[in-house]
Amino acid sequence: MKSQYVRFLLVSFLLVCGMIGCGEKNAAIEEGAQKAAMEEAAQKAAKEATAAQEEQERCSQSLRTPIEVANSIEMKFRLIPAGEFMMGSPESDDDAASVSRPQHKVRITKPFYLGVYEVTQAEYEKVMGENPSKFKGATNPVERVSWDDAVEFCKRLSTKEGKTYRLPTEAEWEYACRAGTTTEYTFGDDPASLVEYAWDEGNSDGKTHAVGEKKPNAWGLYDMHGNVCEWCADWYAPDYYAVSPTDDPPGPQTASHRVGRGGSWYDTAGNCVSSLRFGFVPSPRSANLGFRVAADLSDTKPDD
Ligand SMILES: [Ca+2]
Ligand SMILES: [Ca+2]
Repeated sequence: MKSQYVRFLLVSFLLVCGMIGCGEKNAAIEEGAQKAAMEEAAQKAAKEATAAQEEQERCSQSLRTPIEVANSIEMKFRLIPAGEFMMGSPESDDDAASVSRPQHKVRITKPFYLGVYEVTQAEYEKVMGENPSKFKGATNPVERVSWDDAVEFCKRLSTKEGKTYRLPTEAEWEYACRAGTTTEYTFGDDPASLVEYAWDEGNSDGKTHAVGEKKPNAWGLYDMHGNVCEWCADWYAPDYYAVSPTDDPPGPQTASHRVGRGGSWYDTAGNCVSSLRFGFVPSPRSANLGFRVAADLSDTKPDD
């Protein structure tokens, strides 16, 4: 009787051990599979980025316009070739925000120039004569700017330079951010790699950082993920993607909010993905909101 009981205990013990061992094994297999998927996504992004870079060079050669131009206050801009992309998050990305769906084809029909960096405080001060930022630093991005402030900056810069500067549309912004990539970030899907490309909640120490300290994307744009979230030209409607036209979507005709993109120093890695859309009322000035500037090509040719 006693030996039977001991045997029962022993068998139960072995069974439990087996189950724990099995659980560990399953977890290890899952971790391995996830790692492999992340590596695959990183390789895919690298390949897509290389192709996009080649396209940028081709565009520069065929239009005889430089890949990089600068204006009189030394703001730098990169050439963004015309092209098509899938805007938003695919169905396969099951934890993506509903505002980033449905994923849909968008065509950017004209090449344009986009700021290499977020507009800095020094640049903003030169044009607007003031610096409203909370986190002071000449080469830090300007923040605490309303959407109207950003538009006013573009207007005054246009007058100063004799060319048209403007905010990018939301579609132009995501197209430029992705730079050919179809992954969640411009380097793949792994949030652990974001530290190389962005200032977000995890590494920002609760503030903005000088622009251009992290790695750029394939088209040479810095801080598209994180640092400050960036105002776009469009009104914001959470369901706009269902009705968006394919060619150069301009956003809804009117709404209560404006679009912000890319997440900021204040956001989690998940909020800094290429596809995520934010809507902000246009008037408040927030320390996590700044902008970058676009310029149309015909206005920025060197022989103009
Ligand atoms: Ca995801
Ligand atoms: Ca940014």
